[in-house]
Amino acid sequence: MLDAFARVVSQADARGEYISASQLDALSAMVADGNKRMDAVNRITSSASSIVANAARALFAEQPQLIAPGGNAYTSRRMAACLRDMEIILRYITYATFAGDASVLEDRCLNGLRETYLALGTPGASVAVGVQKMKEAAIAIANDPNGISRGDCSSLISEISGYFDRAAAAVV
Ligand code: PEB
Repeated sequence: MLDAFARVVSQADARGEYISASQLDALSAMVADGNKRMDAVNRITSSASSIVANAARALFAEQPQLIAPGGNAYTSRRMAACLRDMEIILRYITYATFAGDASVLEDRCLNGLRETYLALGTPGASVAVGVQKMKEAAIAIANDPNGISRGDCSSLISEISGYFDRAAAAVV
């Protein structure tokens, strides 16, 4: 598991080189914008349960076969497993956002997830739709200009959006 700093160190070490000026500039920009990152993590984390519940509700409204008899989210046990999975994925996305690096998400959550869903008969494409719905809600919450000092969060938002896209792509 790497964060943005450890990744730069490991890449420099693999080449036997010092950390380059452009890497220092990139990390320095990340530090300068650190409060935006913490605020985004805090906002998404505080709204996690509603992000998950609303995304699941919207997914089941679009794909009612999932909760009909025989569907992969039919019975309370599977519904609970489904909500839990969405919660786990969102949690790892908040870790990746905090670390500024996708490795924690990749290594501890997405690695092998497609194969797990194949083995369980869980439709990965539906999980991906659920993840995309969480993305829309999480971005709207993280990017809401109200109640916070305003600034340009575009690069952070596109980074966060990329973590959701990776998660969605990993299960189809
Ligand atoms: C991944 N999900 C399930 C299982 C595992 C995961 C390992 C099997 C064991 C269990 O049931 O607990 N676990 C999960 C995860 C990590 C992990 C992400 C990462 C660290 O450790 N069913 C649907 C929807 C979708 C869904 C499309 C969006 O119809 C999910 C939610 N996952 C789902 C369901 C099950 C499951 C298990 C329903 C139970 C399937 C079953 O038992 O038949």
